[in-house]
Amino acid sequence: MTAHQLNSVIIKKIAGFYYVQDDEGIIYESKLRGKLKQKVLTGDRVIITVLGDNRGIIEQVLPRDNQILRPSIANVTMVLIVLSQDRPAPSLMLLDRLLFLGYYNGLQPIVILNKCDLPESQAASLIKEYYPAAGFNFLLSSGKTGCGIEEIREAVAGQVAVMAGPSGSGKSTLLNTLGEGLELRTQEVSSKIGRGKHTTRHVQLFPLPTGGLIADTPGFSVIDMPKISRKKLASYFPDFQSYTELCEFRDCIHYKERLCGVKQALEAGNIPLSRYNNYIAMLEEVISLERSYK
Ligand SMILES: Nc1nc2c(ncn2[C@@H]2O[C@H](COP(=O)(O)OP(=O)(O)OP(=O)(O)O)[C@@H](O)[C@H]2O)c(=O)[nH]1
Ligand SMILES: [Mg+2]
Ligand SMILES: [Zn+2]
Repeated sequence: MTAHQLNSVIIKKIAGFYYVQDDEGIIYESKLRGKLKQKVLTGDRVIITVLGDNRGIIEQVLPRDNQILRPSIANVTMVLIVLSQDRPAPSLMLLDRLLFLGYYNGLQPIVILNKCDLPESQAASLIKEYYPAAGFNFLLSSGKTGCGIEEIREAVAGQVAVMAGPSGSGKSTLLNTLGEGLELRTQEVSSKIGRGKHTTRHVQLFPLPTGGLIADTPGFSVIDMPKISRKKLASYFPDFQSYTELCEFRDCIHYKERLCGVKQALEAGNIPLSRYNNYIAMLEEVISLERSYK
């Protein structure tokens, strides 16, 4: 067989091996060409020489668009914020922080209210009522009943997505359901890379039947704020933007100012109290961080 080269994406690294997937969904177990010294991440686009037998050699790493940490993945375009209707009831604080982080990192966020087979908690009702109407991408789903699965597959087609959300919200279950139908096509290789026996430990991108790659992440509930200016924070709250015209000052941070369109929207009930309070909690952290590195 003559060697040929192709473009592919690293979907998993383990013990010196890189598993790279081409456009057709074929996975090659690859090694780095010895002269390549740079650190290669899951999500990196690479050019490999195909050796046959589903093996390859990585010749070149293509320029990265971005890189996120925790999990460490390159070229991420989307974040799926997975919360459950109940068990556990969603934390609005975590939702607002994850939304901020998504926008801050230039990722497209999708709010996914999972376990839609369960009766909704109070916090879940608020999410349903406010976030879709305020312009956020929003989907209801269940990894158990299959509701919303096609919509998520469509949203993720052509994207590199990470899942984020609290422990127990059903991320791994959802991912398993999303990946169904793919086993047949990649059975041989997938048993090799341990698909199905996934434990949220390795950084791994899972291919979906509609194209698109998703990484599972372990659940988390605390997120540190990055070092940003207090004046920048509100720009990552897109729902506040339609009210800022009524702010007295152009650089209003919607905090202690007297004449503020965002605070007026809060009083009129157009922005939920939780959303505003979560903004203020983040703002206060950003302000105290500013002080700590002055
Ligand atoms: N009722 C209901 N339960 C679900 C659903 N999806 C998952 N579960 C249950 O919720 C629990 C947690 O599911 P996981 O998929 O492990 O949650 P996770 O978000 O991956 O949790 P971490 O890996 O700890 O972050 C399990 O007991 C699942 O059986 C669902 O759609 N409906
Ligand atoms: Mg999990
Ligand atoms: Zn304001």
